[in-house]
Amino acid sequence: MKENSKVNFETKCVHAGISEYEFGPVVPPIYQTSTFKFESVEHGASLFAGEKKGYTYTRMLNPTIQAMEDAIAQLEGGHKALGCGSGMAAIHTVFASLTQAGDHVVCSTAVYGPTTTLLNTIMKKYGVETTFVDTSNLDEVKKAVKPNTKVLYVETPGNPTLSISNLEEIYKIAKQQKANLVVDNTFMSPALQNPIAFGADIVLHSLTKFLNGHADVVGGIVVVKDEATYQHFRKTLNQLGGVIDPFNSFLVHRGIKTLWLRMQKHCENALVIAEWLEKHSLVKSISYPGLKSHPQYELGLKQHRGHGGMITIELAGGLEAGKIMMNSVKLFQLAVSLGGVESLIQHPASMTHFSMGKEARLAGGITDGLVRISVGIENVNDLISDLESALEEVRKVNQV
Ligand code: LCS
Repeated sequence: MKENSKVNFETKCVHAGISEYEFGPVVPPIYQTSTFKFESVEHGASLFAGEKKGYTYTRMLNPTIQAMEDAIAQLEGGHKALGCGSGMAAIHTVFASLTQAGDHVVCSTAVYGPTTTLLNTIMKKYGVETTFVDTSNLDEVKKAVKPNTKVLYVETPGNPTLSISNLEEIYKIAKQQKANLVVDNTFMSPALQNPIAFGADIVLHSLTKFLNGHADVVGGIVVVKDEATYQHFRKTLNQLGGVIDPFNSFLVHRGIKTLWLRMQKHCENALVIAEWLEKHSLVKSISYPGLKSHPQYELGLKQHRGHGGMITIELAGGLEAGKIMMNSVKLFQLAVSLGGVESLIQHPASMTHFSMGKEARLAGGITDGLVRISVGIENVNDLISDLESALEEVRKVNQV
């Protein structure tokens, strides 16, 4: 489908990135090839020089990868996108493209653990310093910015606390400093939030999550707003080498066709479950953007088109109670990752956010007792029965 901003989002999900191919297939073929034949030496040279359109080598670009990239660029309202081998490869590509030794980054404290670790180890080793702040607090963001700040990096809602940051206001702070606002939009997917509409310069996703949606691909994507940035990022990605492959791109592109449908069900189920958990006597605290008790509930209503499928809770019995719950569920699967059709449950302090270290975790509000739930698209009554039985086990052991 040619870029057509007039059609609605669910129509774009089905048609974006699909173009004409030999024999007229209605879905892009999987071009499972590492390299492409040239008609002549002159033809090959013109492709490498960028004088003619076409493909040379799959690390540089491949039609199946490009079809998926085009689809996501359209869904995010961006110019073009770059498919990466994982969400972390996407994040590395962004920092390697935008920073150099002597530069400074401001990053949310509540982000996926390895993002913090990447900034604190590899980027630090290359001379890039990071200040971590609670980006839901604009004063903290303003205070953290320095003359050499080049990137404001925001994950909203943040993993795993689900704190929400004000993108429009953070964009203003970034522009005063001529810095780039980079947003990790993994938790919302383009169906529920488009950071570019609030000014973001760069949007990235772990494709592994809602965009693919079926827990069978690891991938990442970076969406940019203009051709110069695209060319610059493409060169970085070609050098770093962290590209996605054609088959995974095909699967992601297939997943995107049902993104809108899936997100509706994730949101619907998660709200019912969050409201049920909030009333449960064993639940000490809960974070879900769709609950009025969420500290940034109103902001969420402005920024999101739905509240998402992620919930974080802490039980009255703390870590020990959480362990019993996670070991007792039967339908929810005890596994990291999120955003697939199946419901998952996990323990951030010992799993997804372990690599950050305890100090950084606590600074981000990631306490030892937190339990994170990714709500799938199953029947919500079945999911609640499973949680109810697991919480009954907690009650038996704790005799509360
Ligand atoms: N950004 C966010 C918000 C994430 O949640 C993750 C992975 C990544 C980036 C990195 O993506 P990947 O390289 O894994 O494709 N989050 C995970 C999580 O919470 N559980 O397991 C992985």
